[in-house]
Amino acid sequence: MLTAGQLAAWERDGYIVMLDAVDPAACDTLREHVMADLAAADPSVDGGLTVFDTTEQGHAQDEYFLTSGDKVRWFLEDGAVVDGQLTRPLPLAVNKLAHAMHDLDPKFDEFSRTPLLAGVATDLGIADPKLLQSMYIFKQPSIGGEVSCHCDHTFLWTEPQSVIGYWFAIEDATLENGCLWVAPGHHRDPVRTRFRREGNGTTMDVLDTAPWPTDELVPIEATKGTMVVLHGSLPHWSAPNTSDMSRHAYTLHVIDGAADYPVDNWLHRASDMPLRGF
Ligand SMILES: O=C(O)CCC(=O)C(=O)O
Repeated sequence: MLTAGQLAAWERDGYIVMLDAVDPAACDTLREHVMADLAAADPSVDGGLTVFDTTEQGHAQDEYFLTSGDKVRWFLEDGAVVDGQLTRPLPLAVNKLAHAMHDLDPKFDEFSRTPLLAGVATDLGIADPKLLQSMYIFKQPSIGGEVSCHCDHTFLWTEPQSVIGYWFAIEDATLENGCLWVAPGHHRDPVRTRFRREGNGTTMDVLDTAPWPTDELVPIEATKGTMVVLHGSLPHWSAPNTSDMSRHAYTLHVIDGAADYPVDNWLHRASDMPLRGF
């Protein structure tokens, strides 16, 4: 599936950009499906007014977040709730949908389980791919929040490290609306942090005090249908969206079932919903 040049880029840079990986019509279908579901949803049920903010880990203690690994839940933009009330309609207030649409929603299942994604995982050396986490990220106009610099291994820990991220531009992602940025080559850095469960909450272990290489981040402006494959140790970031355009993206995180998945990872699955492959 991957060319020699793409495999070399993976080794050297820790990411691969694949233009036109997905039919733009499939992106439109997913977007319309998500927006229709949100338009019909009631934001006041089941903790649905929970804000997601990656610069504060305040949400992390939240039961709503910690029990979302095998559900489809929405998390709101920081600026969308004032005094416990939405300041805008739900479809324009949501930061992300997460974390198991790929197993619970047939439209996401179809988007996530394709020969292309399976082939990429195989080419990148994943012996037994398991689809662990899905997120649909909205980057809403004007209030879409920053995603702070991190690597996915921090949050989805396996021993040895095995997670890869598939990031899809569901809409054009530009400098104006908060495209993804990556730090090429820094997937080889020592692991800086690990986020894990502790008691009823979570903690962030600092394993290496080296600062995130924010000076070396480069933007990936991406047209609709572009797929970016990210090494689990690659630092990446996205800016707040201060423009008047949304920047919808879908991300899927896959681990190797041959690696150990420690029980203190934040993301847990019910025993009747085991991880599945492609
Ligand atoms: O889409 C973004 O802004 C960030 C996505 C991300 O950090 C991820 O998929 O791990």
